[in-house]
Amino acid sequence: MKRSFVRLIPLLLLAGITAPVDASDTVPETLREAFAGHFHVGAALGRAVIEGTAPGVQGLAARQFDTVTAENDMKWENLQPEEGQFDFGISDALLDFAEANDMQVTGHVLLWHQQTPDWVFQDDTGAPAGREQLLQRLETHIQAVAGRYRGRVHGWDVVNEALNEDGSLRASKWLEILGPDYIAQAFAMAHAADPDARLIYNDYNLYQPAKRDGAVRIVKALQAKGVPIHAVGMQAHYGLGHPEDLQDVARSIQAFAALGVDVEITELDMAVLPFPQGSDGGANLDENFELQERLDPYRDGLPEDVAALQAERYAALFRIFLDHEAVTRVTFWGVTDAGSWKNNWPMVGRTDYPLVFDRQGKPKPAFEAIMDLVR
Ligand code: 9MR
Repeated sequence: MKRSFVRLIPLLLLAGITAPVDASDTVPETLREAFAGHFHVGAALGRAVIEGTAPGVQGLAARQFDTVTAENDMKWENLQPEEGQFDFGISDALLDFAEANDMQVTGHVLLWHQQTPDWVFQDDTGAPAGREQLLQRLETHIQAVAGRYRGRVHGWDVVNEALNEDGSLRASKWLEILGPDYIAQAFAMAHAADPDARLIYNDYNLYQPAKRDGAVRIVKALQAKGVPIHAVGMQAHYGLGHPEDLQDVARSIQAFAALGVDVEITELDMAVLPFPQGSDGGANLDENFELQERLDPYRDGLPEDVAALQAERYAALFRIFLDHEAVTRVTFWGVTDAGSWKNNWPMVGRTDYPLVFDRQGKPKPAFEAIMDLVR
């Protein structure tokens, strides 16, 4: 309604009819308004943003986004660092912030091979935990966390990054102790803890055909068992050179949509810095390269031509998202370039520019380019 009125304004002006209000006030200038009716637009919030200690960033997030994810504070090691000792302080604060600003919350994450304390996988003697003990701990954790936020968290990343690049299941403690069925177990437990929550399988590099096929197999296996899964989360940690062919992103969206599940773009960013040789470019946290100045070329600012290239690629990606009804959410992995994890991965201490708001929180050419698609 609002948007069609906005489109009418230039016509009214041309016709010599004075618009009732200043047009500049009604043109949607926030992502959440501009993309309403297409998909939700969100951001991951780091602890400084949740606690309001990053000046201005909380306000910027509240204006621009209608869905948020905790970048770290709902991971197992933060919520249950010791067995039976839960700490919900920061995640409660995130929920309060989201509700005060009419935003949805995606819970990240119930089961992952990273950021999970060692005790989870050990028995009292320090030997590997048995299957029953681990299943019990998983259930306790999911009940406590998804149960606490029942009706408040819109959807959960139930299982994160279970796949290798070739589409096979990653060798993790979960797989080792529980076997491949751990994925279905986790989804069933999440569904029991919050029957109305949307349940997501989340991973990076899902545009790559082999990994896409692996995710398709996961979805089909859950569906065959009658275990609910509502969406595949494509993390989308991209760069200027990858995906080489953005149509691979479209092909993955179509492959997942064909299974009857939605696609949520869960962790979008676009690094402008070169990736070191040997990096898979995705989000493998085991990668940690020595800082090389040669690979940190924009310490003094982002050159205009690079910002323009990034804007073009962001626009091409958003065009793909807009073209696919299955895409219900697009979440950036951070709010401003200053707070992005990309400044410290796969090399600590670089200056990257992967998001659409710059270090001062000002919109970059990439912001303008994606807004132009819906203006
Ligand atoms: O951005 C997150 C960074 O601050 C953390 O140090 C790291 C380890 O917990 O996790 C990062 O977020 C990851 C997300 O949880 C899962 N997909 C890949 C993200 C980037 O590494």
